[in-house]
Amino acid sequence: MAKKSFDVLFKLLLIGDSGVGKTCVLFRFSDDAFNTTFISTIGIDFKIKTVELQGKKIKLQIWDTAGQERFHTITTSYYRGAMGIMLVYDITSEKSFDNISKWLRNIEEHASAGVERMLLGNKCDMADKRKVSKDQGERIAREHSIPFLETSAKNNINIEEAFMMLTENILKKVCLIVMLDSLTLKAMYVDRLLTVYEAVVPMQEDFHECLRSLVLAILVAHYAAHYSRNPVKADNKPETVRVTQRDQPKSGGGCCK
Ligand SMILES: Nc1nc2c(ncn2[C@@H]2O[C@H](COP(=O)(O)OP(=O)(O)OP(=O)(O)O)[C@@H](O)[C@H]2O)c(=O)[nH]1
Ligand SMILES: [Mg+2]
Repeated sequence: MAKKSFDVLFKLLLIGDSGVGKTCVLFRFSDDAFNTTFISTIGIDFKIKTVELQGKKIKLQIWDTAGQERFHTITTSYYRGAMGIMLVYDITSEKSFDNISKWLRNIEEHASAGVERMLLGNKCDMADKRKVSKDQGERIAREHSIPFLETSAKNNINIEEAFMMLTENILKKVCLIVMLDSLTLKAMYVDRLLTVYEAVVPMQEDFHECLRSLVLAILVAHYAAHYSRNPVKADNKPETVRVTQRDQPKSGGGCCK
């Protein structure tokens, strides 16, 4: 059987007003290219890129939505499957920035609970046409506890950083969930073993509770040690990130399942 070329698959989604540069941001990340012609996205499109992070090969399936209102129904149907959502506004358009609160409400309404979010102020190369200050972007990001970066798809500023930051935050969450799941499972085994042991060797209830707490404490300590030996970096700097493989770009519809 052919060897799987990745360890995990993360589904990401790009949303924001029409014309803010979502397709260009994705195109810069996937193909390291930029197009000045505005070809508005029809419905939805996607690209695939595999990156390496914390020794894991992560296949990113990135869905690029149309910002136009008329595609709202089709685009919101893709929110549910997304593990990370990139909200994009254009620093030269106040309206696109004001609409971020509308896009945030869309996420609350249609996305899965616990989805990772990231805010991008795109077109930061157009300093002379700037309408939204970096401060304004940082403020709204802080209010909603979302990581924030100003980007330029044109000049390739912070594009890879943004995708890697979002990927890293999803990875942190996934690692934590896996660790807690495994800990819960082991705790259940310990509990069962102790129940059997207690049936065979009768002991004081207090002693039983004490023994159970001790074993659980050892388990927690073991996991804490394991977690600190294999940290998922706490800061958001992607300097250890290495992009190793670029799958050939594909496009087309389909379902984000
Ligand atoms: N100067 C500059 N122009 C950009 C940048 N990113 C995108 N653009 C331009 O902005 C226009 C719109 O870009 P798109 O990526 O197609 O916008 P979109 O958000 O995908 O729009 P919809 O598909 O309609 O939702 C194009 O003419 C791009 O060339 C950028 O970083 N800097
Ligand atoms: Mg587009």
